[in-house]
Amino acid sequence: MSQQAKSAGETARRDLANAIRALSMDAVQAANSGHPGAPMGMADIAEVLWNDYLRHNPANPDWADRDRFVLSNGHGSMLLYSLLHLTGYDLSMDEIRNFRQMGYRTAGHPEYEPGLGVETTTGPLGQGIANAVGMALAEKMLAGQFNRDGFDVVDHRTWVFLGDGCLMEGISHEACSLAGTLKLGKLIAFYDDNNISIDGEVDGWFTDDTVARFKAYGWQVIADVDGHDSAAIKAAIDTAIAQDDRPTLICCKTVIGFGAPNKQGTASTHGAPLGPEEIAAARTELGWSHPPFEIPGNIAAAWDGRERGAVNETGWSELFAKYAEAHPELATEFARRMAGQLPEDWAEFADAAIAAIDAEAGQMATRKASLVALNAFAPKLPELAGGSADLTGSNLTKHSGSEPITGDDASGNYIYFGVREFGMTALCNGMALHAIFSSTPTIPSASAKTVRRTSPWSTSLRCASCRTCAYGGQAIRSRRLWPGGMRSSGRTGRQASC
Ligand SMILES: Cc1ncc(C[n+]2csc(CCOP(=O)(O)OP(=O)(O)O)c2C)c(N)n1
Ligand SMILES: [Mg+2]
Repeated sequence: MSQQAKSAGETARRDLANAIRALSMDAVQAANSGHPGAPMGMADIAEVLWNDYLRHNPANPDWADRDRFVLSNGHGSMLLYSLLHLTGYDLSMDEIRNFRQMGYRTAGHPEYEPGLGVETTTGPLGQGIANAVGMALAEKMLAGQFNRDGFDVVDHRTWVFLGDGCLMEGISHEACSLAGTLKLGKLIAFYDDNNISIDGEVDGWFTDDTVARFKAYGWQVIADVDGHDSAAIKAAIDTAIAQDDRPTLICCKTVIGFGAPNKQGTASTHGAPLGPEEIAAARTELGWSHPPFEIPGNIAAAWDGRERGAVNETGWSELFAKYAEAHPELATEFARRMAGQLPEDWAEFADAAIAAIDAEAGQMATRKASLVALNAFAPKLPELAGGSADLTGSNLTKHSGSEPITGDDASGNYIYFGVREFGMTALCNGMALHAIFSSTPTIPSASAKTVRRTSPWSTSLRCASCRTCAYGGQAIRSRRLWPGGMRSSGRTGRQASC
């Protein structure tokens, strides 16, 4: 049976989705490396989400109130690169043509790219959904802190694509379980339920009842959605966004490699080029007659999201201007945090705090020293958020200004993560990436190290200035807290610049 859509309206939508399919199979073929299956399988879902729902502005990927989109099944990176290119981000066709080549930003397994629309690194399966839970939590906390009657200046969603692999990885349990408890209603995930992973059909190694699993976490679950039916996808998203106090999982039945007539539905499309013959057959099957890397004008125009993006951001800016009139102090504070700037008198404050601590210095456990530091700095840094994985009293993470958050009131700054160290670390990375939050996970565990190695912050875990100093543990947020490099009281014996 042909994979062409039946109705005229759907044919138009299908043509838009086919642009993703064509770019993905051609780019992977040109690189002789990559993953065409997931982009081709999720193209219809992506088309509906990005064209009808995603609130973003391609001209300003750093707009604070943009929706976040996280491709947790990051091997399908050509899906994201296609979307960024088609909707008008600063990602040229040359970048697509040179997928996975040195010197290009289309590296594969998306790397964290601020200013491009790549929100987090998602090569490691499960990290994306866990980071996304952190982003949704950051949104909820910021909304609790900054929104006032009539002024929802923080009001965006976090959308996630994930696959079987993300759901098999244990971290998805930790993160999604907490997302339910914290009632992250603006988190919406699409499960690419294609029954395939690298080794073949998953029935031999993945038989969970995913619907029941997520319902048990307290999520809204929309089951059995045809991931190739735009109307069904739209209906599911409408149901998802009507829900305020539960995250939603939309389970989409899809065909991996959709449109490749001889290979679709099989693991052979997961992570290898389709080959010239199958690509030619897919072009026929999909009714896509255009040469590689050419998008017809009408399809390019329909995808172009720049005008809508400008309207989105302008609307928000107008709201924010009125907010600034009604709540000037909040607006100033919000703007500071959006810009990632320290409080104006931070340097003097920090020097005085360090001098006072040094003057008192005695012998104490490092966890006590950590609490002393938190108590000294936290009053000046409302963006400091953190918590503990059920060891609050042991590792002394709760400073005197800590206000616990709950599912019903997220305006505080302290998170009881429960016994979920791995998830906690990935959540905190998501919160830090979300911006306007500096998170302080305190996790001396092997799992935490794994997340740090795979996190987008892994290259900045050491002091940006000397790369060796003992401030490395704090450098996870050094760019934001110490934009000019880390400071020292001079008594610590570190290099002057550190
Ligand atoms: C933590 C982690 N383990 C293993 C891999 C290697 N890997 C990449 S994709 C994949 C299979 C994923 O299956 P699924 O999510 O169902 O993707 P699909 O084949 O449906 O595109 C594996 C094992 C990885 N990227 N990350
Ligand atoms: Mg799969």
